[in-house]
Amino acid sequence: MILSVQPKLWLIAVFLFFFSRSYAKQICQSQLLGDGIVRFYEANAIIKELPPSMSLEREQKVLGQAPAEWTLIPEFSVDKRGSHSAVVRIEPGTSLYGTGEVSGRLMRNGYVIECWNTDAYGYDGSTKSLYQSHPWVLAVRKDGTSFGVLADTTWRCEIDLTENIKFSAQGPSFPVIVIEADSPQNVLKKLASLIGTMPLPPKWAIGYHQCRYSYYPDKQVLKIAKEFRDRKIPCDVIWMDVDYMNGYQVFTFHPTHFPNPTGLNRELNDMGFKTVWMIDPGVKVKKGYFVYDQGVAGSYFVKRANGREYNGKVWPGWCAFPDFTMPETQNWWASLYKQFMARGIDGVWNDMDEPAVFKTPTKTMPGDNIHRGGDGLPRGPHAQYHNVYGMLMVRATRQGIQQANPDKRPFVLTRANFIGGQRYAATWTGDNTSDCNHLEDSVSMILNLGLSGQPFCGPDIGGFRNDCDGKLFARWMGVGALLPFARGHTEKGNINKEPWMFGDGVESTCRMALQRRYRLLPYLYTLFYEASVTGLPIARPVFFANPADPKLREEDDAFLLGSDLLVVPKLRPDSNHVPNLPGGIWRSFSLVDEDAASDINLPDLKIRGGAIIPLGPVVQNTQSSLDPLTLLICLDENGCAEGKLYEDEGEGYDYKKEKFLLTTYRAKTVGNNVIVQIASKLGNMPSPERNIKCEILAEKRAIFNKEDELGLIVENVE
Ligand code: MIG
Repeated sequence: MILSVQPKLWLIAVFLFFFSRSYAKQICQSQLLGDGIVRFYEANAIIKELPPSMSLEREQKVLGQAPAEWTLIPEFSVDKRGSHSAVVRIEPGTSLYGTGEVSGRLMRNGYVIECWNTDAYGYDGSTKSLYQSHPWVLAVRKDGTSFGVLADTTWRCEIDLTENIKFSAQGPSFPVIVIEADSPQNVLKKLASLIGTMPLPPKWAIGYHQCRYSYYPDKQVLKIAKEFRDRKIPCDVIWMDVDYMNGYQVFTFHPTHFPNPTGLNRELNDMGFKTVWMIDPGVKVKKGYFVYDQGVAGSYFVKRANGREYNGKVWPGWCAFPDFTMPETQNWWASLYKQFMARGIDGVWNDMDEPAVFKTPTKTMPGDNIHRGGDGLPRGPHAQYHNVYGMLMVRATRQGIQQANPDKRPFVLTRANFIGGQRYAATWTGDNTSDCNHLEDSVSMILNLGLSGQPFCGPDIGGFRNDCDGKLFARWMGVGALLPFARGHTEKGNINKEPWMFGDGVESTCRMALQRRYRLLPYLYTLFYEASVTGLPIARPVFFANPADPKLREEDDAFLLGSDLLVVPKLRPDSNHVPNLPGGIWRSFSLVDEDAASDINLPDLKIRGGAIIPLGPVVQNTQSSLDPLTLLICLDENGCAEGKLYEDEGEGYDYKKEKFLLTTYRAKTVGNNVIVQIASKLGNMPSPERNIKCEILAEKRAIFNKEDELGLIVENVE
């Protein structure tokens, strides 16, 4: 009996095995795009007829089919309404991340979100669609190995993570790209090989930015700038929100509030500030207004289904909207920046580019509006191009700024974007609310954006909607000053939220928070450089320290900057949740003075054993020189440490011609001495003359030049 059953079971198993494999192969087509990267299509998809990818930086070479041992195969299906779906099954113990700009927790298991760029004023943890779309999920298996899934569609797309990874999208059948690697870090690097990386920003853009809706008139702007300098609170950039315009007409200036923008920019530059000015997509419908006239003459605006110019209401009243799918419109829009930037403007803020439209239930233009495309992009309805409207806008903006100032690195901030859009613009998390939940979400939102290809992001520090008290503001500045994009902002009608508006105590916390950021600039700038090369995020979840440690998977009350600095913010000082932190040596240190270490509103900082972090002096803006350079050295269990410093001119493109320095410092313990040396040096920018200080964190703390049991020998460190 037993003998006769066993072989049969065996046969069934073999049959099922082969059946499932051939079945899986049958239901889709596959293309190998790189090592561990496969693109899948529905079995009957006519690949040539599908729209081109908007997420990939360039069309990929197909190297063959999925390798025979490939296991992650999407299951495609079409429902009765013609909606296409793809499911990738996950094993128990798999943690899910990414999905772009989403509020709520870091770990995305159980969430359903919808990629549909939305002006999400008043959003909270249950809002399904925010301003950007990243149809992308990063999965980390129990053992720490990882994979990622990208639904390469611009159409409205639901991401359902309640059981598996399921994408359901309107529009035609869409390809699904699956990436496999031994770690989440390596999945992200492979993602970057497809969607590109953030270009290195000008150094000033990683300083602190001060904004509000809106500073006016020009005298008020100067007053704010002067306060920063008088109070010795570091700051690099002042922002001009929509009220600088004349009647909200883009590319114009208010005649009495901003009569001389060139003069204002010059005065601010003289005080060591850069400026960023807003441009929205809506162009006021008004004969005689040069932007509208040019747009009509060139036929650059989006059309309604009946072929007539589409108009929707935004700030200036009735507006027309550039059709950024058209190459002619791209060039025209870019050309508008020439005169604009000539007024000494340093950066551009593109807002409302979902595009947001007032007084309509959908908050945007009709889905059957017509985009005419060109240059490889097919003509298509707004429903197809909605999610990339903002990305196409910032592409044109970036091109315009680059052409206006060919020797400078552009800085663009956008509210709407799409996966891959980090190639054109940095981003912020839109209209958050000044409360504890949004303070907490500041961290998880930035982490998931970073896990979706966008490293350059931050929240409105202090919260956009509503007022807040000094305690919340201080905590927000404490953590916000350590996120990649650091900008204070608030809504019209709110109390003032500059760092000095909440009294001396909060002012002093904010000063220390920003002094910390500025001391960390050499480290931060090095991380920005690395992100521009590898695509790895700057702010990283703590599980990056050990992807196989299950305790770290859900932790979003702490985060890493790079791999060497651990930030434990005071998000809810009243709660007794103690964050799960990575194992190994992590030593606390203080960057400013002992006050910062004891300030209950400032995050705790810890450096990894084995790391060297380059630090600068406290400065008031990023234009100051790095002197002295401090090497903060945290020895590992073997008494060794290593770290990198990237330097260049902070502006322009000479770094692409070798005018940079990438120095690797190494420390090792020999007897009672710690020897610090340069392990390698790349680039040929002349070494700056400066003082170097070494600070050692070990069982015993030693500071160079002070008498101590631990000797320090610094050899050829320049
Ligand atoms: O309808 O320009 O998210 O940061 O201050 C509001 C005014 C338009 C929305 C942005 C916000 C900005 C505001 N804008």
